[in-house]
Amino acid sequence: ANLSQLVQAPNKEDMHYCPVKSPLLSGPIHISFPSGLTLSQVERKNPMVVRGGRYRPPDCEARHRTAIVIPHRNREQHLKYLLYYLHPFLQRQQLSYGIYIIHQAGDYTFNRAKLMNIGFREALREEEWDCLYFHDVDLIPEDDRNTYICDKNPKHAAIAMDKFGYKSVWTVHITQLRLPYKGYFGGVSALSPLHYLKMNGFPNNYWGWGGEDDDIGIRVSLAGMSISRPSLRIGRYKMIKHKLDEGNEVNPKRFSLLAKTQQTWKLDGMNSVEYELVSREYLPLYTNITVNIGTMH
Ligand code: UDH
Ligand code: NGS
Repeated sequence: ANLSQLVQAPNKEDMHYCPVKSPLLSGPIHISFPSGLTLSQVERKNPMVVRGGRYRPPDCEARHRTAIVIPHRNREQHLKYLLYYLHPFLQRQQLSYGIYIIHQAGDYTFNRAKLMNIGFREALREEEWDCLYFHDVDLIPEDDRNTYICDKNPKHAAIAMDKFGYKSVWTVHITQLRLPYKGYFGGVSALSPLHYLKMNGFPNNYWGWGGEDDDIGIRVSLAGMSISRPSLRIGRYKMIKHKLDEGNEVNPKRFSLLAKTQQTWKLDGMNSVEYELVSREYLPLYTNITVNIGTMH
């Protein structure tokens, strides 16, 4: 190359970044649940995923670094199917990513939102993630144009679920719950570390099923942010069918807790989360963080 070509060449660093829109996307994905699937098969299908469930695109520098945080207990089957679909999905999006399972030890009542707070802290302890996806284990994204990156505002990604007929569930819930906020925030949501800290994370005091996601939605508005969403066409998810788990009974306190979010959100959340780390294992497809989260008091 002569001198003038060198001068006009784009900055070397820029050249190395992955394209803004990944050329690997394929759009809608057909989801089925092959019987007999094993984790080792999932591993073999994802040879570029390294210890702890981390990945970087091999031939360009990722523009985004996303941690997936999955609250978990006793859902190994669901986890296997989620990993089977999620790893290739994220690789097609050319992200640098890591998958964290936050496993609640013991059999005391489940606490989804507190596990997310722990996931936030434990994931950021390891790497400077610029986006965190808080992800139920039983929701499989059905379109890879639903990019797992953060927006200017907290994002509710699971906008169209098969169990709600792929309708816009948030309007349904506003009318059902008659709550003074606009936004179903359950299933899969994405926040940057700044968003998360601005709203003091998630509540720690919802034990059992229901309401914690609504609390999170309220916190978003109380912290002066709004909720962004992908389009109904691409924010589609298939839920792996299941019954309410033992140890995750419907929380009878959820409505009274929700009525107090405005008074409690600054006191209860990321600034007050307490737990005991039991183990951290770097498995081939994910980092498994097991925690004791105590009980209701
Ligand atoms: N989770 C576990 N183990 C449990 C409970 C919950 O891993 O024992 C996690 C898992 O990531 C799950 C998420 O918490 O996806 C949310 O819990 P859920 O799937 O039970 O909640 P969802 O609302 O389904 O998706 C509830 C089904 C029936 C509810 C009927 C109540 N009226
Ligand atoms: C609301 C719950 C939410 C729940 C949503 C969808 O009523 O936690 O239903 O539930 N809020 C309260 O109970 C206050 S679902 O149809 O997915 O089982 O996420």
